[in-house]
Amino acid sequence: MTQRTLVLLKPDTVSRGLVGKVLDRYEAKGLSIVAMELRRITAEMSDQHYAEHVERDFYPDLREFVTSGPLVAMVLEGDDAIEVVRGLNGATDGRKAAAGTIRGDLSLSNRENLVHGSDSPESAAREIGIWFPEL
Ligand code: IDP
Ligand code: MG
Repeated sequence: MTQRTLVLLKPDTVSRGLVGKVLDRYEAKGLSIVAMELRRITAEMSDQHYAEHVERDFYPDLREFVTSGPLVAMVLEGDDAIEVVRGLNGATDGRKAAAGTIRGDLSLSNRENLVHGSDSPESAAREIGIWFPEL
């Protein structure tokens, strides 16, 4: 089933100069770019995006990180795009993520793990509405 998913190349991807390399993983897989924008976000935007995590102990540091510099937000489309992107991204903790995944190959951190991908159709619809309300 064709799906859309919200993907973020977090500030570590941009500051480490890995935007091209990470984007290539998604494009090589066959996903299409529906929308893409470099932007800086406010703390309020972070709170909205990570609504399910705002009470977690790790959230203040996560918010500090995602608002620390520009990130690339995009909507990707393709067959089963939500699960496919999560598979390409790998496990949350870059130290534990499998080799061959974006996080497994390029991240050594539980927080600075390069990418975000929506985790369900409901999350994708909610997140696309936040980031790209015109879609
Ligand atoms: P996900 O990005 O793989 O869906 P979530 O559990 O939804 O992972 O967490 C959102 C983000 O919060 C992670 O991508 C990571 O940047 C950060 N994070 C999650 N758990 C921890 C933690 O235990 N310590 C520090 N940061 C964390
Ligand atoms: Mg998540």
